Amino acid sequence: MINDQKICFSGVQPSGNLTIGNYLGAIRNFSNYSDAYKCFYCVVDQHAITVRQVPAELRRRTYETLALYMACGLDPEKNTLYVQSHVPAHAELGWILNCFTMFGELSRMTQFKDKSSRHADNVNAGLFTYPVLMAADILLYQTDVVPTGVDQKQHVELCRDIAERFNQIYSGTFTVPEPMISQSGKKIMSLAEPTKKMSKSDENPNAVVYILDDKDTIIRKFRRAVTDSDTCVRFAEGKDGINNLMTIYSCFTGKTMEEIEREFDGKGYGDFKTAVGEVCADALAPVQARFAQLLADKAGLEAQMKKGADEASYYARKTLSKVQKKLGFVPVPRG
Ligand code: ATP
Ligand code: LTN
Repeated sequence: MINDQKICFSGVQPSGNLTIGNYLGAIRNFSNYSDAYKCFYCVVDQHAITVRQVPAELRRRTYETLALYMACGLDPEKNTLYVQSHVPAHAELGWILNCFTMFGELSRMTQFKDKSSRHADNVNAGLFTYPVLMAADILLYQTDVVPTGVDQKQHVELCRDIAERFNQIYSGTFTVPEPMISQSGKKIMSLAEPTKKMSKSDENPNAVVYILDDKDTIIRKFRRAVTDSDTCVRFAEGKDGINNLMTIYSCFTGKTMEEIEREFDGKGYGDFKTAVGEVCADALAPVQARFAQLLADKAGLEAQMKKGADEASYYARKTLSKVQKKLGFVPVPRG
């Protein structure tokens, strides 16, 4: 608890341009917690280097991700917004927790299996221990809730296991966090292969709608989305492409699947796809406008970055000192 408030933590990697999957599954929901919780939202640049990054792009995307947090409604006065590498306690606790995480546990992580097969030439140790750094992110702030898309649930569960293990050996040290998976946008699928998650690192730009795509591009991508040979807009098993488009439409309009089926009764897929593109583009337009303003003010963004890093460091150091003491590390002798 901080000032009688429970704690919320989440992170997004600056590893590519953010997608409507990141938006609907995670960032859009972050502001729901801002009033009732003390929230920490981190740009996890150290996680991003588990896959090779071009330095100039990583730098640019770090600013952009912070600006997108704000453009999506996160007020930096109410939320602590910061960059992971600005708070060294993440890496320090990450190392410690490596010693409390089993090889077998990490071998079972589906994201590791997936990313190591996609980057077979660079299956580095960081990719393998990625969930341990994520556990450190979460546990450093004594986090109660972690809002994410469903793909991160397994990592939050591992984080809970690590926290419980540590607490059992050293007595109550960490709050054990709960994953908070939003029901509606928890897994937005690729437009090209609707059985696969929409992912910002997808090589096919037509599979993915980016938050910053312009209206024509958004409509064009939806119009090209893979569907099926049926003609009727209905949510049903085996209709992965249509189910995904209906989910996206529902997320942006708040309509239920039945309402959507009624609305498009007698209309073809073409009309439906255009309508999905329209609601998506209209919902993203104010985010894009705000983003452009924020990004133009680099000094303003840097001031927020600094303020966020100072706030986060204060709480992170408290937990890290407690952990170090419990482990038996000798504190730096005073003067
Ligand atoms: P990468 O392709 O680099 O692995 P990613 O698109 O999966 O990236 P992350 O930075 O790993 O994005 O995820 C940020 C947040 O967005 C996480 O909470 C994650 O669960 C959520 N998220 C990512 N993709 C989707 C998706 N397709 N549907 C719903 N939520 C998603
Ligand atoms: N692993 C997450 C990003 C992430 C995260 C976190 C999410 C890093 N640290 C802590 C929630 C809490 C991802 O790949 N989406």
